[in-house]
Amino acid sequence: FSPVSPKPPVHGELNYQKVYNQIADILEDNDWDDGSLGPIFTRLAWHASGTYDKATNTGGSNGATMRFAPESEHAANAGLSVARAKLEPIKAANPEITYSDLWSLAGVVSIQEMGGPTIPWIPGRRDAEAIAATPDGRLPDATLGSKHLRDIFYRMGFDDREIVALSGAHALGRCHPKNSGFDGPWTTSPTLVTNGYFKELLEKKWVEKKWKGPKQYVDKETGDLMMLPTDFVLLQDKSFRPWVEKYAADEKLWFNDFASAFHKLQELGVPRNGSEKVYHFKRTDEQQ
Ligand code: CCH
Repeated sequence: FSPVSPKPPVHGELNYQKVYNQIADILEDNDWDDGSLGPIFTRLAWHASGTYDKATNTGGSNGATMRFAPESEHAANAGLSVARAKLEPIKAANPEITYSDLWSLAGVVSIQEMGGPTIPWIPGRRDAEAIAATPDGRLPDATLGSKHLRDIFYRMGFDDREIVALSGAHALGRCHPKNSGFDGPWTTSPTLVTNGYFKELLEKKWVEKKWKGPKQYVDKETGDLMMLPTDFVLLQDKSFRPWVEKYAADEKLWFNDFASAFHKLQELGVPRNGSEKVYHFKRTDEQQ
């Protein structure tokens, strides 16, 4: 018995640049947070893939099992139902695309449209049934330290440099007390992909927030920006910190490393034979 649905998707026939453009069209949303769904789509693509375990080849972006409880109710996934619901009209307009490809593509669209690097993308993910869902606890816990980060990311097959590169996605979006208990954005431009996360981490003075909520840091000067305990350890760990410094000084280097690491993240758990077409999508502002 295979938990993956037997019917192969009809990829290859879909015009993925067209789907890219349709997703790009719905990103701006003035009723949402900082005006863009890009950050939450990026988080959806990451949480759908970040369940991967290379030892057992389970989890990963193939499957889109977050459609089902209990995975949809895992604490780490709190709030992501909004992202899934906002993508339903795109699925309805393109019934041939699998949810797993759609969520992954939405992450790529968001990063590119918010000014980030081009992320090479390959379709062909297949949706699975609820039985293929991974147990709770595969995604990182923001209250813990570097050992935990390594346990989680080494399990997926990432190294220290890639852990730091991926963490730079926290230039985007914010924490919501009703989702995670934490509060606030990491940078002053939460809808732009920049190396601002690394710059803020290095340049600001971070102090523990005085509140009843979970332990987090705020910048001493304004109190407007935040860091999670797992963000803060990137400064303290002697193998992580040099990458924080390099990425803060060189946005191009970070863009390159982030593009590779995010592509790798999106490929976790997806069977490939090496002959697949790799897409490099044009940003909507390059198409005019
Ligand atoms: Fe993250 N992230 N993330 N994160 N994350 C949160 C929000 C975003 C951790 C914890 C949290 C990555 C790595 C980690 C995004 C992308 C990535 C939140 C707040 C927590 C908590 C959720 C809320 O309250 O809504 C931890 C721990 C790690 C450990 O490494 C990686 C990797 C990525 C992508 C590559 C994005 C984007 C957000 C903002 C979402 C939004 O709604 O604004």
